[in-house]
Amino acid sequence: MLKKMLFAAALVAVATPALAESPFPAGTEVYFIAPANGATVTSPVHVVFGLRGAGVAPAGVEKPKTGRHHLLIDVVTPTGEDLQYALPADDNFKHFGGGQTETMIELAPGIHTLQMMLGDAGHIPHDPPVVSEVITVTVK
Ligand SMILES: [Cu+2]
Repeated sequence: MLKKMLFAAALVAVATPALAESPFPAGTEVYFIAPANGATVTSPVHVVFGLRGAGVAPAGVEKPKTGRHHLLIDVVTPTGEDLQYALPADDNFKHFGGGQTETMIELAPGIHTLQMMLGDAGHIPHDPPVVSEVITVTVK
């Protein structure tokens, strides 16, 4: 009986929508070229995206080994089920679907966290997700 239940559970797992399969070689990573972690900055903040092991293509363009940058501002890193869906688009989730590799963002004075995450052509994180470390900046 237990065996049958486990088999059923395995079937459900297979039927669950999968994350976008990672098209990237192992070691692919995103990182901040700027600002530096712990930096004190003025708004608008110049953010430069670094990417190793993959390329950047505009949203909607299916091209092997490419992704689009997303900037996560003051949010907890999405995990688990959240990674199965397109990232939200709001003040905390900025999309760079044009294939941009840098931006200027307005941030209120105070302490903010920034994190980068790649998304596929449909804004869905890859499996495993390609995320940068979370950095902290202080806006004067
Ligand atoms: Cu996006």
